[in-house]
Amino acid sequence: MDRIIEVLKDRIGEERLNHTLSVVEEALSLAKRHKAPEDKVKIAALLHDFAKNLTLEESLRLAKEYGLKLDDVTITSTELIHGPLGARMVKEYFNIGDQEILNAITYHTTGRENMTTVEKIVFLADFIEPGREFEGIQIIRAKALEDLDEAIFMALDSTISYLLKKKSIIHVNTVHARNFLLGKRLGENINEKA
Ligand code: DGI
Ligand code: FE
Ligand code: FE
Repeated sequence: MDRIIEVLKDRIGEERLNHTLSVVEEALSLAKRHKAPEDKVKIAALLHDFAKNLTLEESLRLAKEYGLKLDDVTITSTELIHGPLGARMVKEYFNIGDQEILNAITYHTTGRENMTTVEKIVFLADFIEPGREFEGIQIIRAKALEDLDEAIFMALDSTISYLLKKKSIIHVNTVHARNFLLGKRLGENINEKA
């Protein structure tokens, strides 16, 4: 743990390390609350932004070096690359073989369909850690205590609205993650009526 923090400090700098440690704390609290494996959640949260402070050029060069296959949308921004690239890098740096940890890092920015509880918790902890400030965050924080899916749905809506306002490209995983949760919710309602 101490070794990881030392490496992290060098790689991502003090400010992002502070964000990272807040994500770890938030993620552990959610893991306790929702009975998720705390060891996995902790490692994934600690390493989720490992590739965040790289330039786009540097990110693309590293991705090529690792032979990482990235889609056409992902390669347009560091915001989208740093998840998949970070997962690939920490696999190498810290010899992490656990696919669920690597997936939680890969998909922490966009989410995806059918996430595991570990993936959901890392996604949400990143979104609601105490340092984050934006409209509607209090409602998402409260929701995260009782219903991970519903909180993620709200977070995705907030991100999609933000991206629309900025005229940014929306990754399909962001849309798939939202539609999947909507389908799950509708499915449950249909079952209740039956
Ligand atoms: O790395 P962090 O800043 O801690 O947080 P993050 O990995 O969730 O990244 C957040 C940024 O990623 C935020 O500016 C919105 C952006 N983002 C999330 N989903 C998408 C996206 N950007 C694009 N272009 N498309 C997406 O689908
Ligand atoms: Fe991130
Ligand atoms: Fe983050």
